[in-house]
Amino acid sequence: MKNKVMKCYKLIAGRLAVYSFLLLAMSFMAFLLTSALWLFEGIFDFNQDILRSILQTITYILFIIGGGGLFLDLVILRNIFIKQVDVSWRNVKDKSVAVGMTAYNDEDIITGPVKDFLAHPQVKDVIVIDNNCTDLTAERAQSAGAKVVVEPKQGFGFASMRALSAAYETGADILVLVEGDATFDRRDLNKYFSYLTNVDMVIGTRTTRELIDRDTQIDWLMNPGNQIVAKLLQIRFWGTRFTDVGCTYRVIWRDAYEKIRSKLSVGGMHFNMDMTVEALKSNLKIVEIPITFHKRGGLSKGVGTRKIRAAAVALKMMGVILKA
Ligand SMILES: Nc1nc2c(ncn2[C@@H]2O[C@H](COP(=O)(O)OP(=O)(O)O)[C@@H](O)[C@H]2O)c(=O)[nH]1
Ligand SMILES: [Mg+2]
Repeated sequence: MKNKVMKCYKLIAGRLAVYSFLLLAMSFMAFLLTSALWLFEGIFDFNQDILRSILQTITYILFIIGGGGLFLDLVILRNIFIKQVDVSWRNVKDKSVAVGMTAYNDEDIITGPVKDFLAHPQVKDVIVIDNNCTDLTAERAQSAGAKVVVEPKQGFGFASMRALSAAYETGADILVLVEGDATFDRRDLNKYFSYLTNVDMVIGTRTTRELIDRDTQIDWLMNPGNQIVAKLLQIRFWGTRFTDVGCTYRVIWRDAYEKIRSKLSVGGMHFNMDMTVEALKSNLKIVEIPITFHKRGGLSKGVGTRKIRAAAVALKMMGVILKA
């Protein structure tokens, strides 16, 4: 009986919260519309009373159902069913590290990040994933000291999955996923390792203003945009704080990667979200930490600062959250 109740709870946990939150957001929009009607009074000549009372009723109903669902899931059910766990510790010092680095026609810039990450004393290998590059990326990566592995399936997600599996195949204890576009910094690795002592995976957040350079792709829209989608993820998997959804730079223990490896499947730009969701569904402990972020070298082939592309990726990411 107890098991059956637990199974039922697992089925609705987080999903109830996230869908209730959407109802609450709709109630807020209905409220705004109701308020806006006052503004138009006198401009448009029609009887607003009926429209206003319909909108008000919709606002109340959505508010009560949405707010109630959110409260039930996040405050009541969670406290009854979720078992709290103690903090665990694991030694990171002396553990071997392999870095999987994505690259797609990044010949102008790839040498820098390869040399940078190889300079960390624990990093044994940097593996650059050549995603069908038609320029000198592979040759330059190799001369800088990296191993090069070709991923024939085109796409950021395919390149990232190959980066993780190639790092795993070196036998390293700790796997690092990073882009080879010089936006990320080896000097942040020790910050990641500080938290990897307690958790299974550490993800970076590029939304801390004090830590990002001038003119990076995390601009006036990308920064809040990332934070907003991250909050939807946070509501779905309540308990873990998220402020960024597009940060590729992440570090995971070998045994934790084994738990999610077969579940990773997204080949497109929304891979980062999918990986995080799969890790959360597998009950991995995740911490997100503020990291530094630099302006991209070379041309962006992904989102960069392109707003329409960013919106399309954000929608796909929200789809991943709603289907999780
Ligand atoms: N967009 C894109 N990036 C790829 C692909 N294959 C590998 N990558 C690499 O994935 C990373 C993300 O691309 P990037 O242009 O930096 O996107 P941005 O970070 O959104 O500006 C870079 O390291 C690319 O070189 C691909 O097919 N498409
Ligand atoms: Mg990039």
